[in-house]
Order: sequence, then C-alpha cells, then structure tokens
Amino acid sequence: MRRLPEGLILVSGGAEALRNGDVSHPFRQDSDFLYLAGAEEAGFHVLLDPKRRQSTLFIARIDAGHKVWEGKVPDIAECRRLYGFDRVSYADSLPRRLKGLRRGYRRFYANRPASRNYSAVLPFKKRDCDSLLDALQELRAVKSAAETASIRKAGQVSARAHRAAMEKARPGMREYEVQAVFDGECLRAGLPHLAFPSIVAAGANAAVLHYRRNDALLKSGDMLLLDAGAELHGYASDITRTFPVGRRFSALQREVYSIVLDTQKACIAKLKPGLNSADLHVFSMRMLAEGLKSMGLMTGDTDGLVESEAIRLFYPHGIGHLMGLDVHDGTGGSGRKLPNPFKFPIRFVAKLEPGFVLTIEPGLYFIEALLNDPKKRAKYRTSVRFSKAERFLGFGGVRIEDDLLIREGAALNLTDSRTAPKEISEIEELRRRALA
Ligand SMILES: [Mn+2]
Repeated sequence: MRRLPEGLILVSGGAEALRNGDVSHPFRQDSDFLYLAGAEEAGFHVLLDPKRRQSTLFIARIDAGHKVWEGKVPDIAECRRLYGFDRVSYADSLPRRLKGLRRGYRRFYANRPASRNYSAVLPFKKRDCDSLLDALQELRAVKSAAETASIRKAGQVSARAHRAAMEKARPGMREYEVQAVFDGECLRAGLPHLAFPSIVAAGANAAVLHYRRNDALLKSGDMLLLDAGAELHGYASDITRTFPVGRRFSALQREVYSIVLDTQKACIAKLKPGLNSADLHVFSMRMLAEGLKSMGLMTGDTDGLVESEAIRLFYPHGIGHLMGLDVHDGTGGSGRKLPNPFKFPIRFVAKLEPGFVLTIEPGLYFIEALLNDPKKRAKYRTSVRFSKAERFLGFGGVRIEDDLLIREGAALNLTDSRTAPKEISEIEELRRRALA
C-alpha cells in the first residue's frame, strides 16, 4: 500500500484447474498471492485499500454439496484468525465491494487473473498489472526471517531426502526408483509439494539439463545426478548432488567432480552484499575453464575461453538464481535492474543484498548436441580439443548445488552438507556403507 498509494489493489489467488473430466490438478497457490496472504486455498482474493489503510481477504463460499465431497473448508471466522487481515468476506461479495470503493480511486492495480475477472466491474481508465507485479518482485527479493526459516526447513527435508536417495540407489535400479525415494521422503516429512519435478539423471542423462524422463537404468561405473527440492508453504529448496552408482568415483569422474566442487566452494566463499552476480558467474566460468585446461580438454588463454564463450560448450548455464516462493525467483524488480557489464549475454545480473537467497550451482557436462555441432566445432577448433572431448560423450555431467542466504559477513549455507555430503571422501564412505 505504501508502494502503490494511488490505486485500489486487487490480487487474485489461483483457481482449481481441471486435469480431465471432473478431476483437478493438485492445487498450488499463485506465488504473489501466497506472499501477500499466506493462504493456500483456491478461489481467494486480496483487496488492499491504501486510502483507508484496509486489507480484506475474500474467500470462496462453499455450499453444502461441496462439503459432502471436499469436507471442511476454513470459514470466515477461521480465516480471520489464520491470516491476519482487517476484514474477511466471501468472494461473491467482491464485485459489490469494488463498485463501492471505485469513486475514491483513479487507478486499479490488479494481477492478471484479477484484471481478467473484475475489469468489467471496474471501468477504470488506468488499469495497471505491470506496476503491481514489479512492486511484488521488489518486495519478494529480500526475505524476512520467517521466510528464511521456511526455506531452511524445506532445505533440511530436502537434504535428508538427498541422503536417503544416496543410501538407497543401487546398480540395476531405474531412475524413477530413486525418484520415489526422494519424493517419498519429502511427503513423509509432511511436504506434499516439490519445488519442481525431480531430475534423476544416470550416466549420459546428466548432460540433459532439465532431464525428466527418469526411467533409465542405473549402471555401476556411471554417476547419478539428483537435482531436487521440497517446498514448504510455497518456499522452495533446490539441491543437486552427483554421486557414483557404484562405491567409488572413477579417476576421470573424480577429476571432473573436483573441478566443479572447488569452483562451487570458491563461489560460495566470495558471496557478500554488494557482489554482482554477473562477476560471480564469470569467475565460475574462469575456474571451470582452467580446470578443463588442466585436463587437456581446452587450450588457450582463460580470458579468451570466457569471452568467446567456448566454456559454454561444457557449462551452458548460469552460476545460480534467486530462490523463494518460486524456485527461479525474479531478480528484484525494475528498481534493481543493472546493465550486464560483459559483452556476452548473462541472464542473472544483480547486486547481492542481505536477505537474498540464491543457489550456487556450477556444473560441467559433455553434451553431444554441443560437442558434435559442426558450427561450434569450427568456431572453437583452437580452444577445445574436440578429439579428446568426444571420448567423454556418455560420461554425463556433474552439478553441485546449495542454497545460500546473503547476510553481512559470510553467506549462510542453508543446505546441510553433513546430511547431504558433497566431499568425495564423505560420499564414497556413505556409498561404501550403503552397498556393504
Ligand atoms: Mn537451481
């Protein structure tokens, strides 16, 4: 209300979406609505009236027939107690309420579903979705202590689920069996929603960045990449671990893994308020390029390998992303927008602030679509030893990802590495005991 004092503000929550026939998709609340209201039910709205400094939550009116099928849903008295709004009313009274308030205002701020559903009731000349969404992005970037606590709890459950997956994975299993372990652990902890579909990628599949088939065989000698995270009250966690399907990493796997792990730890050590995420990304590109040079897979001056983007053949994504109610949160609204200081494209350019939560997730992959692309082979023939890199097709890739809270001084790692180990010796010890 302070940020947008000139207008009436209406934010609609999500509505149930049909899957087929009369069966709905599992409902997950809209993130902006969840940020403002905390209510996870469908068919709710929030109305903010800055002139009268009044907030109202509108809840779905449920008829008796509905209760037969759905059971108890929170009523007005209960919602008043749960969500802390000045007023709670039924959603069917919203059009009348809007008409009554319209005279005091020249502007109407609405999120897209609210604008779609209530514009006819509100014949405002100035209807504004973008300013509202921008204000919400601005607010959501810096996390409160309560928000950080939710992210942390989601992270603790995810770390335990990663450990369980690391203990239960066996050669001869299918990827979905490991997914069942991870997803099941989260559900067993009372967290029914995951922040995103779990990526369980064995062997060569780890080179598919958003792999989701999850049906291949786990083979001894391969590694398994697990990128997965639970969600608590909408707050995400996002953790990746890569570990051997057998007891030990091979010598080559160990070499690639160490480069990624050293890069990840060095990036985490650099985190502090004021750091530009673009600089951190370039730092990670440099470290990974030097690692590949030491393996004889790349040649030439490190700056050149970064500026020409040759390193993107092996590291085709960013160092991380902000995280909150969305696993890939926005970057804090237009007020925080910074120009990219580099000549090549970087998606995540932001000055880190205390209260930001972000992932740090460098990776190295051997992706056939990139390494066998004739144009790329011509362009990078002096920087990449393609004949050697080809021998790694089928190797897959390594990614290591933790969630970090920026604060004054060193960042706080929200991923418990004792629960979900990432050091080679700790992973091998865990695998040795698991397979004994
Ligand atoms: Mn991530």
